[in-house]
Amino acid sequence: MFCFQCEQTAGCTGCTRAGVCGKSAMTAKLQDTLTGALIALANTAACSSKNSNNNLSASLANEINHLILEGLFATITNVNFDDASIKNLTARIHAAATKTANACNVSIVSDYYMNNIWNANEDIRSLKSLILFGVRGMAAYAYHAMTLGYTDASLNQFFLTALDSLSKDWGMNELLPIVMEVGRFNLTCMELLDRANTETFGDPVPVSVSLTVEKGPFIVVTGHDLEDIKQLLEQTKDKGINIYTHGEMLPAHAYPELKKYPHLKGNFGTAWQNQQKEFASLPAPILFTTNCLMPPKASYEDRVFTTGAVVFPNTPFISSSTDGHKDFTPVIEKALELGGFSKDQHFTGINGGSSVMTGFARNAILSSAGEIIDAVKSGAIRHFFLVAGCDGARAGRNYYTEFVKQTPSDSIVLTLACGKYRFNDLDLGTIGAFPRLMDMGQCNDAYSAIKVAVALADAFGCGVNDLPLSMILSWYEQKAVCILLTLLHLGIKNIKLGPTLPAFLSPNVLNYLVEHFAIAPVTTPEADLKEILG
Ligand code: FS2
Ligand code: SF4
Repeated sequence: MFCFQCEQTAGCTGCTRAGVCGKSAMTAKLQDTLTGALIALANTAACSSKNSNNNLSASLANEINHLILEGLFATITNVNFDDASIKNLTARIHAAATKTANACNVSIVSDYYMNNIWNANEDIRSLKSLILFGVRGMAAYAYHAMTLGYTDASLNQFFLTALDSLSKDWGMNELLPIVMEVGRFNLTCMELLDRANTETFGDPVPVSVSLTVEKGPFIVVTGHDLEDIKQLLEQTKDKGINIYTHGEMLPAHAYPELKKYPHLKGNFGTAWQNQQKEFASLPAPILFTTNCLMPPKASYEDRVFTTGAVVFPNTPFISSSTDGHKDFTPVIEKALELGGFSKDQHFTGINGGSSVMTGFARNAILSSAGEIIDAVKSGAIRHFFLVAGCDGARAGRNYYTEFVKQTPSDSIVLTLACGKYRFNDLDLGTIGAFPRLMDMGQCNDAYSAIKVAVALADAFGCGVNDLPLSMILSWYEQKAVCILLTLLHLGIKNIKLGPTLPAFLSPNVLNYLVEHFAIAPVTTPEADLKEILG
């Protein structure tokens, strides 16, 4: 096997015997086969779009789009560990490719051999990896939007174009523009998901979320899928079961159509890499709606349920009917059987805080844009930091906690995604009416951060790079890759990235990013703050 798509890859170079994430060599091989089948499907669909006898029915086109998103999502880190389901998905991709070829009167394309990429010249491998990992991350966002009934034809077409490019014998000049296109289309994709989430569940409003778990039966929901938690809240109404968010589900508390349920009580636990410890003695079921799933330990494996793209062998999976309905009865029954804690448990965050805030998405912040601009003009706010991205297990990640602690009292810290659990229970105080620490939401809510930055730049008549704003990002999996490419597509410079740089950036590709975007690895909080604040 060869896999180097995430930050924890073995030896910072590549997993070759088994994944550090728990993925077996067999699963890795099957995921490569699946990706090769997706590339062949994209290639067949590309032939068909050039063919004047194009007979692709709307339902076949829809099936292709669905399979592309499902197939890419299944290969993201910590999503699907189940060989049987990967084989099944691959067979469905083959069947769709055959139907496409027949409908368009083109020949069937054989599966692409992924080792052609892994064994290619290091710069080609690097660029093709950026494209592949970027579209994998983007597919997760498009999948959530699709679940809520939001799709975009240009986005669907781009997934095919990007996948097709992976099989081409192209050089840097052809591949580099596609890498940047991933960033452009991911902006479209995050905008689509933002629209899907806010039109369905309302604009997030800032809210304080308790970390106490009350006595009695409860369910912990983790991952990014808001429709899943919505259906679960509806099905647990008046059943004496409380719902707690975990990890990337925390921002659910801020959406009006979700926070209206009184049994959506609080948040349990921290970021994904702590799950094996946090779930060990939990008297409640845990529902995984997306990454990041770690192989469950024997101490709690009987309480894990998955849904959507997440699959683990011998673990109950909640499927969706054709109209999107999911029956969470097995999870509900498990919650009642386990019964929860016998008395309230007052948990705290990593720094000892008993509650966390969330909901500072674009609408909440921009509705106070006038006050923020005045505070910048008067000098009350000297600098904005976006300290955002994924968490992970590597020791160097306490950089982000220390960085936030050391930010000066006249600065605002914006955050999003699961890396925030390192500092989101800290009380950094306020500047006027604004808390100094504002959580904008999940990783896809990077869209909110972009909207706020662009609005501030417009208000000050300057570019985003001229704002007193610095981006200190942490990455782990492939959603971080597409977000980073979006920031680069927008021309944002001087991003600091950690805890280590991706193994899939070859020296030449890294040099290109440094020369054009002045991207740099994080160093120490002291040195980075000194450099930023001059
Ligand atoms: Fe965190 Fe894992 Fe959000 Fe990533 S929960 S690293 O998937 O997408 O971020
Ligand atoms: Fe290794 Fe990450 Fe790939 Fe898992 S996803 S096999 S940890 S590089």
